[in-house]
Amino acid sequence: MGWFTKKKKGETTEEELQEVQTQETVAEAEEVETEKEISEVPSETVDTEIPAEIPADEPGEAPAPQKKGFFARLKEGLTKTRNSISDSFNNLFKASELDDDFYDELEETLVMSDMGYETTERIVEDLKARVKEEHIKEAQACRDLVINIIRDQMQVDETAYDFENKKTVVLVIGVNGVGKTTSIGKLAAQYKARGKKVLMAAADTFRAAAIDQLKTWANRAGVDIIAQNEGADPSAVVYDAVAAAKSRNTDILLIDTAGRLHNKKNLMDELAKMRRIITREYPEANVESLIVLDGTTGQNALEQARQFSSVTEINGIIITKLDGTAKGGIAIAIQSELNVPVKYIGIGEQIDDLQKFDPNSYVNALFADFDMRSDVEILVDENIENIPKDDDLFDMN
Ligand SMILES: Nc1nc2c(ncn2[C@@H]2O[C@H](COP(=O)(O)OP(=O)(O)O)[C@@H](O)[C@H]2O)c(=O)[nH]1
Ligand SMILES: [Mg+2]
Repeated sequence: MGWFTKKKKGETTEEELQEVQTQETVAEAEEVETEKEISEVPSETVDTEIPAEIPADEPGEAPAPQKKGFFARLKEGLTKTRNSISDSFNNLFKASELDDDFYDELEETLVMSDMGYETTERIVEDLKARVKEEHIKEAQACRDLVINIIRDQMQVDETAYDFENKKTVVLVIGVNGVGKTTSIGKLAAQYKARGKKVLMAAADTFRAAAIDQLKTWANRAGVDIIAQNEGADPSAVVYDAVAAAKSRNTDILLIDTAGRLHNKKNLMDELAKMRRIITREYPEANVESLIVLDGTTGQNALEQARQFSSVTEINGIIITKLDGTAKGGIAIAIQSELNVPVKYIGIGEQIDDLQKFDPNSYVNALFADFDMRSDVEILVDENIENIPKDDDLFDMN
């Protein structure tokens, strides 16, 4: 029995859960106000037209002309993941026989990149079936098959981004520190560059710093923000933001929320309440609920997504910090194990370090260096069509 088969699914879950819990530092808010009170609280609209106070070297300045394209940066970001699996991945296909050892080692390699047990099993089962079907005898012939099978695990439904072209309220949720506020800033800049009318709402009201952080991002992106003071009721902020979005004919309202855990009842109730207010006050708008996950936390991120989706509706996932992780396989695990699409990935702290998740680019970035042969489908250069370029980021469509 191999390394992989000895380790049973679910064994790590409790540990992982505890890890999830320790990420929670936010105090629970008391739900006090009535709906009448909500409408009476005046929100401040911050004028963000002139981002003059941002120093030139802050993230968010216009990308330098020589800045690499997104694919190059994605590849660079995934270097740690590639390095962590490249030796075993390369050696694997030098095996003389396609025996149990070969499959065990393949499993181990995939699990090492945090592709997860379920996904790994699925990939290996798929491979075994294809080997049998196509009478493959050599390990070397399996390499491209494996890469293509992995890619097949990640296809995103074409309708995943329809919300971008509707009147939409995007509710951004997740635990503390995963990158919610940062991702909202990046998204706002992209939507705005595409000609959308964008508004932000600072519904993380626990700390003044959280509100200020979002204001800074609103400045960078050049969009307006609805905010109240620290300690204000998040639902009141949402109420005002929705009213503003309606009267200003906003295309996309991005709502930043406080870090919360699925099992903290008050916080989940508060989220439900925000949703209720949106659907009641703005029934014509589409509500898109995006969960942000920190890619460096690997399987823990998968677990968070699972738990959140069991208690609230989630329409999509943003995986951040893929630039600093050896666990890049997590994006594949999340995509293949949950019935929720990964919609965006973050690969840095700059304003343009966020992109739509493209399975082809992702797999290419993960495996491109492994194969030096020019005739392999997976080896692409940056001129290939499906690789997003920086220009596409700010493309009007
Ligand atoms: N390297 C890297 N850092 C990120 C990324 N996204 C966010 N961060 C950083 O993660 C930290 C927490 O982000 P923040 O947006 O405040 O998280 P929040 O608590 O979920 O709102 C900040 O220092 C961000 O700059 C990313 O894609 N890559
Ligand atoms: Mg935040």
